[in-house]
Amino acid sequence: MSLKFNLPTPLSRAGAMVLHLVPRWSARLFWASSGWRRIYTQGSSVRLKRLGYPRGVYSRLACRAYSAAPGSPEVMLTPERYPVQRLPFSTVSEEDLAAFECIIPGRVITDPEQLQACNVDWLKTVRGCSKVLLRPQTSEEVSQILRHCYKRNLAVNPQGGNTGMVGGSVPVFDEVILSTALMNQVISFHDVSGCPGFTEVLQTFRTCKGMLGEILSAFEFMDTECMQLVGQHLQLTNPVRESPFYVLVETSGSSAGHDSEKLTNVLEQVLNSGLVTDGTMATDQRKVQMLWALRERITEALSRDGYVFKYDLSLPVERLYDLVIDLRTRLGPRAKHVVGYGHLGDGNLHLNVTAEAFSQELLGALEPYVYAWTAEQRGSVSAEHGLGFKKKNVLGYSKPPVAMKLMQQLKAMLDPKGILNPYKTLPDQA
Ligand code: 2HG
Ligand code: ZN
Repeated sequence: MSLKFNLPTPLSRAGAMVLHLVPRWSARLFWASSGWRRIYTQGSSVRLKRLGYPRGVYSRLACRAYSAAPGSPEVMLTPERYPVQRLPFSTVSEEDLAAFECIIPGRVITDPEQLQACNVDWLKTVRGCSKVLLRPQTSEEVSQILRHCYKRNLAVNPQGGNTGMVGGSVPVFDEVILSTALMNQVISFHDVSGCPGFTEVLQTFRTCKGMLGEILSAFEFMDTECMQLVGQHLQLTNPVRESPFYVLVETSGSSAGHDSEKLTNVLEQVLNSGLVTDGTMATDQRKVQMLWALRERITEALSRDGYVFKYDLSLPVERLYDLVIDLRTRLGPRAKHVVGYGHLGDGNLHLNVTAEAFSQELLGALEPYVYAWTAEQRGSVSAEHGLGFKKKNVLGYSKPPVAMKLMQQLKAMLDPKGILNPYKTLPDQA
């Protein structure tokens, strides 16, 4: 994958927040790679988003070279932590393995060490016990594999980068893992921007939207605890003074000079109005990447902080951060950190709570409270990471029964035996 920044990169920052302005990727096509995923956001737009860990580090975290640190406790098997029963699918036989080998010679993996990596999510919160990993290269091979699995009533767990946050990408039991890692084709993307935020952040967003118009492509925020965590766990340096919030503004435009002028005007405006009181400018790619890392590596920093309870919510932006404040009081010292960050343009809050270890008591304090709070604001319990395994039973907080019924009917139509990623996405009883 090659990325190119084609603009000068002003970065500014505020006393109550940091505003940094960087250019967005100029390329319109990327080779899809493990660190990127395609997301659907409001409207029909599609964009690629790089996940919260750096290129190269990703595969180590996720799958291929995953191994538990010596002496670290093994991840609990999913059915031991969650109440889920295996459905009556077949189990993989020697004949099945031989059939797969005919379809994708040399790409049927049964080596326990390699399988261990793909049976566990990268957050190390769920673990399946699949005995086979298939690595097709073409859609025709995928078709043949699925034809066989359908005939044999074998459950299948598709797996891309294994970067999911909700346990959707790893098997719950012994599903066949169908990896798309070798299917790296070119896909295109468009930019998406969205709605405003809260207090000064919100006002800054409005200003940016008004002044940058169509070249504004992302507006990200993170709170001060996030900044502290990337410093503490990843040794990333905060380039500006401490402040309660930090904002990252991404732009994309066809003319570097034009964009640069607009960005300078925005900076002047937000600095003069007092919305932004401190800032920095990035002028080379190395620094741009350094600034991006502060935002993109929060997930990684959190996972080094302890067990992470993750919520990926859509909320009216005016109330977006209230939940974080509310939870800090509610959880008190039971939580190590309660942080909020996300894509303000999409009204997407990543609420993450860290603790020394998983605890049912803390989970009980978080759920269903977080979902009920979200429902009260008419928000969504899953904004960009899907429902996966962990959130399937909370769909009812965002969708009426009739919508869930319809989803179930569509699924049954496309997957009559229910072999495709069972135990995920739809509630146990819709
Ligand atoms: C991000 O925006 C990702 O950094 C990860 O969507 C969110 O870890 C999370 O909760
Ligand atoms: Zn996100």
